[in-house]
Amino acid sequence: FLKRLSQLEEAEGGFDQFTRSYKTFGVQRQPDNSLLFKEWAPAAEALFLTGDFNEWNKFSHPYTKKEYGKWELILPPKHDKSPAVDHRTKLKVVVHTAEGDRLYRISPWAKYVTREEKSVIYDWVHWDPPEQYTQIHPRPKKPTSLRIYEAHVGIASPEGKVASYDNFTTNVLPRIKELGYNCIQLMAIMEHAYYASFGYQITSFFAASSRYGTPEELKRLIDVAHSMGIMVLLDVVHSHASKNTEDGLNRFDGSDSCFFHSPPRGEHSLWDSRLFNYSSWEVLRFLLSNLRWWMEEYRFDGFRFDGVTSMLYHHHGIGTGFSGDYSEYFGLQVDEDSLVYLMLANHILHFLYPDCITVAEDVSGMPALCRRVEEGGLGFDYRLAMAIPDKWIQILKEFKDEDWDMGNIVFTLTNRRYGEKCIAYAESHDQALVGDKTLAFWLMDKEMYSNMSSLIPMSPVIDRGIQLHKMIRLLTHGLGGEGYLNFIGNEFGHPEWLDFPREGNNQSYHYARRQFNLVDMDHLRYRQLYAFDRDMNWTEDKYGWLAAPPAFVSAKHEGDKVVVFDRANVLFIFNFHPTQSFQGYRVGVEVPGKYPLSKFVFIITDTAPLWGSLFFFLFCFVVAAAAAGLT
Ligand SMILES: *[C@@H]1O[C@H](CO)[C@@H](O)[C@H](O)[C@H]1NC(C)=O
Ligand SMILES: *[C@@H]1O[C@H](CO)[C@@H](O)[C@H](O)[C@H]1NC(C)=O
Ligand SMILES: *[C@@H]1O[C@H](CO)[C@@H](O)[C@H](O)[C@H]1NC(C)=O
Ligand SMILES: *[C@@H]1O[C@H](CO)[C@@H](O)[C@H](O)[C@H]1NC(C)=O
Ligand SMILES: CC(=O)N[C@H]1CO[C@H](CO)[C@@H](O)[C@@H]1O
Repeated sequence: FLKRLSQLEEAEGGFDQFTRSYKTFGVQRQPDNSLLFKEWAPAAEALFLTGDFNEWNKFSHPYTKKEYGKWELILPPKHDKSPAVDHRTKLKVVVHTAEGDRLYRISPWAKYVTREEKSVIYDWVHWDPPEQYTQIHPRPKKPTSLRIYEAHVGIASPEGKVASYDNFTTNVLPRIKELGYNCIQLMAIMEHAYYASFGYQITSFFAASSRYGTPEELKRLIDVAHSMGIMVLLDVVHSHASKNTEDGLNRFDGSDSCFFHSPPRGEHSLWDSRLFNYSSWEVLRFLLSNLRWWMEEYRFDGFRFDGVTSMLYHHHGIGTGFSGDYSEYFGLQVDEDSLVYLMLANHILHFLYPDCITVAEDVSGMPALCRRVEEGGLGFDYRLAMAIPDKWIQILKEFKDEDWDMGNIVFTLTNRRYGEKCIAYAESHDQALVGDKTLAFWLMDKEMYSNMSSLIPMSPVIDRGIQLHKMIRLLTHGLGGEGYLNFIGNEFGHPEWLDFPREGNNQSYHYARRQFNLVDMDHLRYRQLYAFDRDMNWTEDKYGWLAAPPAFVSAKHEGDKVVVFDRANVLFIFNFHPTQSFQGYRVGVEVPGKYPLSKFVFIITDTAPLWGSLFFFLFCFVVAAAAAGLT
């Protein structure tokens, strides 16, 4: 790491310049309106620029070969002094290979790509708008308690269509604010030609997806979020890249390496995608500049790094279990190139942007992943606690209510590396995808279409489902980590699953949407699940348990199905018993004193009539003992 960092500091004007290479590569308008084109294509024999501007002439505009596989072309301005290529016109790089092939390519640095209705392939469209959106609101300060709303712009409307950045700004941001989330994690922003990849098969790394609108509209979305005090993280995919050649990075210069390792190391067998060569200088330039691009141009506040486990190990986690033994993390199976890349990325981001947040999607539990680089860590702020959602699904799938193992649940929620922060979540986008099932659906799918109305009596299934949905969220929130994450829609128990238009479903958008209309209907019980989510976050905001040291669990009673713990001077008591409630129940507290119920307790039950308890009585309450109450 130190060797790499000093190379970056010494070369090309330091890492600040190096990581701003989006200002020198691709297309750059010069002060005199001439255009400078620059690419890295080490295996190419010749490079030409073609497009609307030269009526698609394939030989009139050659690039000049420079050192280290780089190519440059300068286009002088037109007679009227305006740039030779107009805003919103199409371009292509023509690559001539040693084998005599002529390949049509999109610049890896393209800022905007679109697809015509009938076409499968994306086009590189020159983006140089006469008026740019100027963001005016400062970035929010890094919160001590991170409450993340994981969202996808395209599905963020009840209609079966691709929703826009503007739809999200107008309709969804106010909900996120009301719900008390202070951070949004935006998926599927980096352009991906295949919508059904959920944004994980990236084709253009510097282009914000044009499906949802223009770059300026995304800038506005982020600006409005900032005005509400909400941070925005980008779900960044640097772990792999789409295999597309014509509109992706694959075989850009005609060779099977360039940005990637040559096969087999450069291919991911399960994801059917390409793997970057993180030891290459130009790949470091590309990826590190990509991070800075999203920070500088769009003013994102940080990143959720996708696929970190796949990056860290040569085996990519395929067919490998992790028990926590150190031999699993230290050895020749570790890919040092990508490990050093992640250290560099985190070091540079936190050095330049002190309030920046990085989250690792890592299932392996690599030690020191979330410690500072200066301490020898990888420098992430948080990792996703990926075992927790799997545990909830397993319990709902395999166990009867009377067989829930309280000790095992508590173990899963508290089993994390000391001194490293985790984002806890009961479910994320993974559980919402077709083929899997959300908590709400595991709990209530048989009756969600008929019995969610509060105009009819609560049925036992809905009663149980609603109570458990709330309790699972609150237990995860209180015990599972130093941050909390919710996937768009799950805050109100969104029914059904997510399925993007694809061949197998007749290109249907029916399940590629979020039915916010359900929350807005007064008589449906989704509203109560939504209100609970809001109150949960607001209560956290008041007491700050996520920012406090891990909880002290004083009881996990297998017979009574009771869990009791203290965190941030808040006493949590959960009764998961399917039939029994308790009175005069003795619980331990960390701090002696009076806990005046009238003032500090709120009891969370549903508005269900109490007769529901004849079938099933579940409740949970939180006693918030403020300092005054303790003395
Ligand atoms: C959603 O966005 C589209 C295009 O930006 C717009 O025509 C439509 O009116 C918007 N709908 C809502 C409900 O905001
Ligand atoms: C990765 O890049 C390095 C440095 O440019 C190069 O030496 C190496 O051959 C590349 N590896 C593969 C497998 O392509
Ligand atoms: C719940 O829905 C089922 C049909 O799925 C119906 O038979 C039953 O009567 C409903 N229960 C209540 C309390 O409305
Ligand atoms: C798709 O549409 C075709 C023709 O309209 C129909 O035969 C087929 O059953 C549909 N398939 C699905 C999965 O809906
Ligand atoms: C009532 C209450 O505590 N509201 C808070 C909810 O959370 C937001 C931050 O996400 C605070 O700004 C509110 O004050």
